[in-house]
Amino acid sequence: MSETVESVDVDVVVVGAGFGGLYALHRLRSDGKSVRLFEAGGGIGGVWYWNRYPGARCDVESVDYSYSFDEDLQQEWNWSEKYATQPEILRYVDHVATRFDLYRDISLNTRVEQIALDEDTLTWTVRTDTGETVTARWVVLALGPLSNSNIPAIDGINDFAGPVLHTGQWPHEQVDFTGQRVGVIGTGSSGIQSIPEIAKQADHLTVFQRTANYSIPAGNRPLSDADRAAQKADYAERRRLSMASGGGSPHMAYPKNTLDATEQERQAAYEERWELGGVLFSKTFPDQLTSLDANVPAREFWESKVRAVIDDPEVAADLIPSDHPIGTKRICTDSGYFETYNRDNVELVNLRKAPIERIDATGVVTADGRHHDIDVLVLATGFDAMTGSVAKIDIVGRGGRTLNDEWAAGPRTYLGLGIAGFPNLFNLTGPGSPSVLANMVLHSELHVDWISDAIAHVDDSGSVGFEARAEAVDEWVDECRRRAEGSLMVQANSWYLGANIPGRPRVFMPFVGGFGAYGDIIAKVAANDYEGFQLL
Ligand code: N01
Repeated sequence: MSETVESVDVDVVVVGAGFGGLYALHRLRSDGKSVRLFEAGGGIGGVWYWNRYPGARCDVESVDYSYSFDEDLQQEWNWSEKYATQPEILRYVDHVATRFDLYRDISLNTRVEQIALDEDTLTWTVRTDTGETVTARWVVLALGPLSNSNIPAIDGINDFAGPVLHTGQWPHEQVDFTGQRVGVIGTGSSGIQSIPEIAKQADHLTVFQRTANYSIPAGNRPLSDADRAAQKADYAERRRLSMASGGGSPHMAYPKNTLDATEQERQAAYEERWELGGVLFSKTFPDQLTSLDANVPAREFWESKVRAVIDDPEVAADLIPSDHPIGTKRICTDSGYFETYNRDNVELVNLRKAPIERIDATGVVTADGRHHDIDVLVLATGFDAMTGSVAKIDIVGRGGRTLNDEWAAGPRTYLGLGIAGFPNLFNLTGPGSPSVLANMVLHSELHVDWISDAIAHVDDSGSVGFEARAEAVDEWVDECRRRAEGSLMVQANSWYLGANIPGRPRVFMPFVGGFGAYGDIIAKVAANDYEGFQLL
């Protein structure tokens, strides 16, 4: 154990002003810590600050995708729709930051470039692109799993003469597609949300689809005063169910396995989930993501619903996925996506039949020799997810070893929270935790509360440091791998596996055991004197 606590500029540096970072600032400051938060963007909100593309809205219900830490806050805020739009979410985070006086400790437009450990004092030195250097005892990385945009290396992409817009770096000023020929590359959640909106405005829209995707209508609707009153009266129970659930929303799977239910029960359960809307369809039955036999009927139900709304059977055939079980990539949540292909001004290009060969000044050339004339190119091509933003910071731990070296063959954590060789540094909602498989707001709260308790434990014990043991990391990495391999999730080439980024090691990064189960595990570790961590 070190003898003294070295003098530092602040107790804690938090990196990132999304939902996780903002709550970390609030909670740790409420614990009496001095905190500085650095944010690269010009505003707060993290992923919601950057993703301003048309149609952007959350695929978790607004009532659930909001902080639970303050009862007055959850009672006073009024969501206007079942699924909140990106601008409404930004208004909410601004309300929270103002209400809890967070802005005074936030430095915007400040990118953290290096975080280096002083091994003698167990303090961190944080350097920013504004030339500032700040020392801290603790660092909380709240970088967001989906914050590093993936710009595909397509031949000639820089030759395109018109605007190239990535959904994850959308301009702040209004983009007007009126009279334009627009090309969208990518049919993940961002593409599927923006395509119907762009199609309404553009003269012509060409969608370049490499992999067909599962999507389910959001069933979005305005919330009435009565809806809101009912939700608020039931908030405590909603939160209790969410914390115990598989994904952080208050919905439980059908109480039987798929093939134990009768055909009638199955259809009724699928229908109910379809009506609920969106991503939760993947958890209609408890075994849907662990047994292919259980997955097939869900997939068939989905396919019959979708085929029914697409006019042209050939277009439908291109839009129906055939290469991965339903739910093994995040199911998208849409508003009129498949119906958009019935419009005269929309064309689907199936890149499996004719891949993109190159982009030139005026459009996209595909392998069948066609030139698709385009004025504006939209890249809905996703993110270097989960580790991409961590990798951009030069994080230097014990013995001068960098986190990029440590994670070269895939991320290695204990509980997602601790990294051996990097004492007093926590990573929020990243690899080794449920992360993007759960409601990120509640997940952030779970992590921040755990970290805050761990720091108090270190302080109470008179220690100055806290570090994951290497053996605990080995066991957790194995545990996460075993669980992932026991599910169908490894069967899709998803960004959960880093499969969307050429050269990335293929490692399933999130913990698939469920949000509630994960919460139990980390609570038990804390109750057992933080077993697997060592006090320094
Ligand atoms: O990114 P994606 P996203 N040539 O990686 C294609 C969350 N999110 O931004 O599948 C041609 O899912 C790629 O094709 P393929 C949510 O968790 C939530 O849409 O690799 N195509 C794919 O179609 C989501 O899962 C919300 O074959 C190329 C697409 O681009 C996550 O963010 C909204 C290509 C990328 O899809 C990521 O979603 C939005 C190339 N070279 C996002 N490179 C909500 O809350 C890539 N693609 C609703």
